[in-house]
Amino acid sequence: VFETRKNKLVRLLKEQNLDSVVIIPGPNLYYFTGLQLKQSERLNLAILTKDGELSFVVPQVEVSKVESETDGRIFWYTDEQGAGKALAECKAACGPLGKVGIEYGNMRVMELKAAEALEASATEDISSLIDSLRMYKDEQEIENFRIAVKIVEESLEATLPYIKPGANELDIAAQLEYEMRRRGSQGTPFGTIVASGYRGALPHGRASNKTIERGELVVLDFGSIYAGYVADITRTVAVGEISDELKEIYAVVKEAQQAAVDAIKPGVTCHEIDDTARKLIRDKGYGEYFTHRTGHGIGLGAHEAPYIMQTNQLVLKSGMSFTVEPGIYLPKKGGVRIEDNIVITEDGFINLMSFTKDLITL
Ligand SMILES: [Mn+2]
Repeated sequence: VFETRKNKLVRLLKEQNLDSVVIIPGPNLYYFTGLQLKQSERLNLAILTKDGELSFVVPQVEVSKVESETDGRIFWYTDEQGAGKALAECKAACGPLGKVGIEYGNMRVMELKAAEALEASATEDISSLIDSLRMYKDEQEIENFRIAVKIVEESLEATLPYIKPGANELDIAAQLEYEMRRRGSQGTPFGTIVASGYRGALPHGRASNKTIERGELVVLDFGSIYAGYVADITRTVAVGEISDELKEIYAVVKEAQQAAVDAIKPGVTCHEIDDTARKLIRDKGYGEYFTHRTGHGIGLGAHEAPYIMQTNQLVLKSGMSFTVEPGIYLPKKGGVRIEDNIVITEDGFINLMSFTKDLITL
């Protein structure tokens, strides 16, 4: 599978008149090589030329990993030597990189300088080119999603009994993460959000040491990673009896989320899905409190194409996977968000999530 993906990238390089591509550690490197490296203070680069030749510049500590996962050429350096030696050897063996594709959104200055040292004559952003490949998931990728989703759903179920007056948000986050780990999650793709009461009005309210109180809504937004693939769930629960206003926004978000899900099918644009949720929330008078896009693609990254938002005219096609997660955030009072994970099929879609969207009162 990595060989096929690599060949597709080489074909795209040629179409774009690029001589090579430099990939840094992260989801793209994993996607094309199966190699999981971390972007760190040590330089790690993969170089793929239009001839299909794959080379790596890595620190000595990573050599055995690169050797076991790929058959690319390896130019390595010790901590004492620094990357200069390996870059010089790479340049001597590979020749000038020429016109090179790089990831503008992810590459750091030190990696760009390294590409320049390999005689990159010009750079071009290849992010959207790579997105166009990663956006379409195959059977194996969808199977990984299913397992990742099972992990988040079971973990949420197992954590509900801990959510009660007096519990603190960080404790709930720790419980969620513990339950996910025990079920095989490789880690968390983003900081776990547990936002209770007034903190629920912060869409990215990471768990704090705030104590959960009776009469509050609690927004739980967290993710698992299985075989590199991310599941991203949000549910909002009530602790004790909540106000009519909070009940009202819960009902509106639930209706908007369901309407957006029901609007999904191949051939519809991302804009139209966003519009369905946004219109419903606006018609109920809460338009100004829905402050983000309706969803984002998921895969090896927690946020990737396709982005489910206004003005995105991208047409949904079989294999695309993304979230649907409208929300309403009332300053000082609380927030509601409900999020499912969707995969488009030839004739419809699969909602990978089955966790109830009815209001749970604890
Ligand atoms: Mn999300």
